[in-house]
Amino acid sequence: MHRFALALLALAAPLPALAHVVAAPDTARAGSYAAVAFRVGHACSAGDVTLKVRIEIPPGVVSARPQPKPGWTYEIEREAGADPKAAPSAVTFSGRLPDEAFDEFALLMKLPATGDTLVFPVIQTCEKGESQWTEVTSPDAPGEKLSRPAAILRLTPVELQPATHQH
Ligand SMILES: [Cu+2]
Repeated sequence: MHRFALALLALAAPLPALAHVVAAPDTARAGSYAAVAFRVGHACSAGDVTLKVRIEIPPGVVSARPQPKPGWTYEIEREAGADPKAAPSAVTFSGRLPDEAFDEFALLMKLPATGDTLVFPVIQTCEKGESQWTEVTSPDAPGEKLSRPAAILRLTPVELQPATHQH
């Protein structure tokens, strides 16, 4: 019942484009090095302040380097005992972002050569609460409106790329 009510609410009042945490761009070439920003459109609740943005790196991404941001620190997590050159399992940015503003937190990633979609769960920690952007649509309900969707990056197959822009 609760989920159904949320779905109806989402249909009745679509959220603005900047809402949620989304990947920008939301499409990248499979197997490429891609700089992808995770855009945070609002705080955990109205008037709150975002303090941390934790981006979980899915399997198959073999490298992920955070772009430093003035006023923010970052922390890279790796599997215990992993090679320091191994891909991070998560990157957390810490700073301050008021609800009225938005910001972007970028990673340079080596993407897997195969696959359709990468899912990046994002944990947003605020002064007064937390938002877990971890929901994914189930195959049973592909059109379902989610209240806290994970950030999605769609992969473009290598063979569908134009031959230009190879530099
Ligand atoms: Cu939103």
